[in-house]
Amino acid sequence: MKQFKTLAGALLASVALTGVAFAECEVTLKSSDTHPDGYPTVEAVKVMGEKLKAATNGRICIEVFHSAQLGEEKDTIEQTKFGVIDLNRVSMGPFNNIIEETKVVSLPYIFRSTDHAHRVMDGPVGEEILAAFEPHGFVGLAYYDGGSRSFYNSQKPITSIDDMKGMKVRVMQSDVFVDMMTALGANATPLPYGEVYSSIQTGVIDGAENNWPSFESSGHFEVAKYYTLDQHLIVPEVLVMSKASFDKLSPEDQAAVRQAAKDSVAANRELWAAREKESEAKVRAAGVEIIDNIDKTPFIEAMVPVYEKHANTPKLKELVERIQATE
Ligand code: GTR
Repeated sequence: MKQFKTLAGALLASVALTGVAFAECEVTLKSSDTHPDGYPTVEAVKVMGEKLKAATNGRICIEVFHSAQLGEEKDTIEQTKFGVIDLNRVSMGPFNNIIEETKVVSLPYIFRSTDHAHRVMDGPVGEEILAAFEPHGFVGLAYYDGGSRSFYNSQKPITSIDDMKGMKVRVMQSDVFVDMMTALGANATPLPYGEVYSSIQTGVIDGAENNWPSFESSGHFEVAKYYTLDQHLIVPEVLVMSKASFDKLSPEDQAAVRQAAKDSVAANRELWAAREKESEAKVRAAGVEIIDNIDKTPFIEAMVPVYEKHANTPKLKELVERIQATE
């Protein structure tokens, strides 16, 4: 790697390189992701970019800004709405307070397994939820894998629901997750992802919850040595486009964008499955205590008020029933 005398030198060089890479593109769509380079979601959007470029004879390209370079998810969602950011790969969680349909797939234990989640999200329910983004200024393009999320903390092994009592646990910025923690007897602390590491380190919070790849890539496993596989959430990741940016494209190019996004899903799933294993191995090798024999029944039973509060309209109730009825 070339050494630069100053940060400014390095930055100028990277701007120049970026300029060369995207010079031939008529349109370069800016895409945001909170995760680092190499993470399955980041790589999947790059795959989408290659497919889109090929489909448009090199006219439309995608530049992925990983590692939260464009900001934390809640802020980037705002910027996407206004067309400052064109594409955004985020969790459904931060959309919960904006688009009520996204709450349904963010309910704890709504999915029985990743396969169940795939069958639902690949089917009519998934399509309906994608369509629900449009009136809010976003075009829902595709779902990616987000694994299952479990609790980790720096204090003690959580071996039963009673151990959750009084724990200060970070959640994504969504009322569904705040109420989920309350129902478990814990104190929810909604925080941006980028603040979790230092908040655990300084004791502002006791822990958080996430899947294996996020727990590993964020380094949270270095400061939270207990990971309990209660798997309370399977929240799909979503790739959205700013409606403002989408509307600037011709119908043919809009169709190419939609198709390229759908065609990147298989790559994401493959990369995800591999990364889950790698991350788990890394976390185990680092000496994190894994509690994998927890009785999930009390956790599931505690979620009744969360469903009552958040699946609170006929439309949302119906979506919940259709998900539960999906084989
Ligand atoms: C990750 C997810 C991110 C972000 C993060 C979080 O699993 O991929 O989009 O939502 O969790 O907890 O904020």
